[in-house]
Amino acid sequence: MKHIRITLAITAAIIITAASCASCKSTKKTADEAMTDSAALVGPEFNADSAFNFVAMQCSFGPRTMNSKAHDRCEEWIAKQFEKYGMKVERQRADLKGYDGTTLKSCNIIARYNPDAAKRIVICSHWDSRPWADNDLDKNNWHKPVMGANDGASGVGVMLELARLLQNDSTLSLGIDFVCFDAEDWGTPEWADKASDSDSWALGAQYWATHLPEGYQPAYGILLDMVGGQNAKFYQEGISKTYAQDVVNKVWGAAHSIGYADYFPMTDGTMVNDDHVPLNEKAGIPTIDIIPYYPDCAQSTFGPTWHTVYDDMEHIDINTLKAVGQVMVQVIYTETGEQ
Ligand code: AHN
Ligand code: ZN
Repeated sequence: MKHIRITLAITAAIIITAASCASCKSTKKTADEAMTDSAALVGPEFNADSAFNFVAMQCSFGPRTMNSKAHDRCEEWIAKQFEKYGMKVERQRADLKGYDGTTLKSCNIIARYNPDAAKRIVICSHWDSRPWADNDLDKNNWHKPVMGANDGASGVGVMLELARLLQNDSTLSLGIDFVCFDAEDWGTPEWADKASDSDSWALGAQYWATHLPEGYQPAYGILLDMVGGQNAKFYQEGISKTYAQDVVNKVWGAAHSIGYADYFPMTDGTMVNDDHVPLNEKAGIPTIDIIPYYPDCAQSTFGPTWHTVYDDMEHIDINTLKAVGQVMVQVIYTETGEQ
């Protein structure tokens, strides 16, 4: 009996070995492809677990709606985090007017990497949460706040992970300004009796774009908006193409060179009114928006959780954070400091 068992085990081992050999060919092809991808890779590995934790930390304060305690506590946390990674942090405060006349205590958080470098780029995202889940299927949720795990926290989570990776890196001569915009998501709600007003969105970015320091001229900007959703695909957004086609080519080219073509199709999306609009139109900084497009989603082309109570940690996909984060590393480490 014992002998039979041993024979069986050996036979099984042979079958498994043979089976894995039979698949050698296809495995090898995949490995070759992976080689091409990893050969193109530059810079450090983007740690998506760490980015995910940064997203979760922001959500742990609660929805970061304007004028709320959670908002103020999270502001403190984000600023401290960038400081911890050796960056000089500025908080640009302003009282801004919401569509309904509410005074919004706004704070853009600006963290500078290599502050003295001449060639600079801007990487940005909004950090506030929408106060109303006005796109929820259930109208009982329309006045409840959105957690904004994806819509807000995901972009900041990717930026914080980039900042963590860049700390102590003395090889890069490029300067990077990380800007966390406030008051993006107080735009006119669907249920308001007022007509929607495109200027009611991106209030913090509008303020930043019209209060730049003298002579400040970054080469370009990249906005990260909703970069952690499930089934996300980042089509080429229209305003980005109009103002910053070269940057679109650079970012999508980087994505394809390291194996993230599925996430970054070379296909047109729609035009989105987002934080990059004032950067392009008021500040003259060519800026793209990395934002998902869901052509087949009936509820919203921004995806099924957009401006609903389901935009929470349960609906964050770490693989999406990884794809966007590694593409950002690729772009950053492909730049030289020369103007
Ligand atoms: C509008 O819906 C007009 N713009 C979308 C910008 C946005 C809101 N991004 C995140 N939340
Ligand atoms: Zn939003």
